[in-house]
Amino acid sequence: MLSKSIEKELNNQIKIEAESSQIYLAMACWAEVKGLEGVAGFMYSQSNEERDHMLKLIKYVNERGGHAHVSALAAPNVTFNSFKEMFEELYKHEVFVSESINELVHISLQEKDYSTHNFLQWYVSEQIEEEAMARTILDKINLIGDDKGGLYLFDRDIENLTVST
Ligand code: OFO
Repeated sequence: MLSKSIEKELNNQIKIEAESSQIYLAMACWAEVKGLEGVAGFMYSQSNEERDHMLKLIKYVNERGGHAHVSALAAPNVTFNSFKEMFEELYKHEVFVSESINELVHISLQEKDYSTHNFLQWYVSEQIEEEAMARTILDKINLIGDDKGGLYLFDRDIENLTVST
């Protein structure tokens, strides 16, 4: 059985994952209207992944005797000055998510809730991968700079970047 405070914290994480999904969906739309099909496809799949992260938390909360809450979400940014700026935002957001997961891990230990602590390890590994992936993408973007041909190849290749689920 989840304690009330852990339930509240997990519900907060549910909201963060749902907002992540919306943020990446908005990025997918921006990339799509800019003609960056590869980047759009990548962002659509990131958005789906974040929804899966949310659902995993929802199931856990409900299975452990809590009540997962589906709440109103903050509106995401829908336009960007450049695709580099968009990926910088993605990276910053993933760092924020990692901090939130780390805080949750800390609270679960404080409360001696070892099931939740164990459950959260999946998210800890996921965040390591997502941050690394975002950094790799940013490195590539910095290499491309303003080169249009480079952007074309980047857009073509980004979908091949393997992303864990
Ligand atoms: Fe990429 O954030 Fe979910 O966990």
